[in-house]
Amino acid sequence: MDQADLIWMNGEFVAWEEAKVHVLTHGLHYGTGVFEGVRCYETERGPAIFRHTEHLERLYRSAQLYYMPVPYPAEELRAATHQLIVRNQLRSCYIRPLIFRGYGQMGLFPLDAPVEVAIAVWEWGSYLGEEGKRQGIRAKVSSWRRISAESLIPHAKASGQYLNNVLAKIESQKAGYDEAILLDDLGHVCEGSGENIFAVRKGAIHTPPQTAGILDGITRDSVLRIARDLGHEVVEHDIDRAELYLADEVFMSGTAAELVPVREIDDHPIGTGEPGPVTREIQTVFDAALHGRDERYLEWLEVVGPQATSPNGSMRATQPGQAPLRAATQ
Ligand code: PPE
Repeated sequence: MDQADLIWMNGEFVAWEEAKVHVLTHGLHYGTGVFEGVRCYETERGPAIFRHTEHLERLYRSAQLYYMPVPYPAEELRAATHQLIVRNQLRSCYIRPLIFRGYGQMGLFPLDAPVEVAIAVWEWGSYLGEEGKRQGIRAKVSSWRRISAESLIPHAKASGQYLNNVLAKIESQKAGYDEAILLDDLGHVCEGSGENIFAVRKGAIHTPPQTAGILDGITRDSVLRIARDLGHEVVEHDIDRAELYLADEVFMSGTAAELVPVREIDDHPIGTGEPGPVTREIQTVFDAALHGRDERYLEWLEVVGPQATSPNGSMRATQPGQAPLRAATQ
């Protein structure tokens, strides 16, 4: 991976190599952590973070769902992120905040283990490759089902939950595909290993609803807004596996992956076997939104700058009117 110089860890900026934990860290053993994936893009007004507030809100919600009180207010994490991008001299980057149960207590009862927080930033190209974004990827429906809402919390972005996605990803790669598509308990289409999924059929855009156990993707939300603004009909409903094969177009969305056409599923070409016009249209507008080239979506961008930070690391809101996010309580 591309290293940066500094990582923010528990209130301090430390050298990349020094951002370490003890081997008996609770989260390492039991997966007791929650995280986010956020991106910062180069825009005319400087580097800007895409939908930072929504990502921070989901991060604190995930923490709360796993009974983790976050020892820093969200505004402090926001400021630290801005400072981190500036101090690492990055124009665009991936941002990975992580909140986890640290060292001090073993055993499944985690509430006596300290809660630690780290934020790393680094340059990370498109997750499924530039070629994938242009030409489309080949996906395989996984033999693994997406975690059930009866056993875990699909709405939370929690570290341990990702073992499910790791298994699906390994399976798809070993079978020679670019990505996995997971079904839910009932056999309905859920999502990719790290992306939400959309199918275009007869002009309408279909995507699985919250009840299918998806992660409530922030890119998904952006895609839905853009699609509606472009005048497309958008329907959130259960999708069967074969409906994907029969779709005119399929695409996936996620922070790391951005917007990626799917050209083949289980060796069935989708539509013409090439990225379709609706996918291309949304991809183009989404790309403009990410880089601040579309007036309609400027509100999604938070320009990185020293105004967000003060020298002692304490915080002010970056934009007027932003509601302060509360730290989760037990
Ligand atoms: N589903 C899953 C399971 C998921 O991990 C992600 C993001 C999404 C949907 C899309 O959510 P959003 O980014 O808010 O649009 N996956 C993150 C982690 C990927 C990774 O491999 O690590 C990401 O894209 O940053």
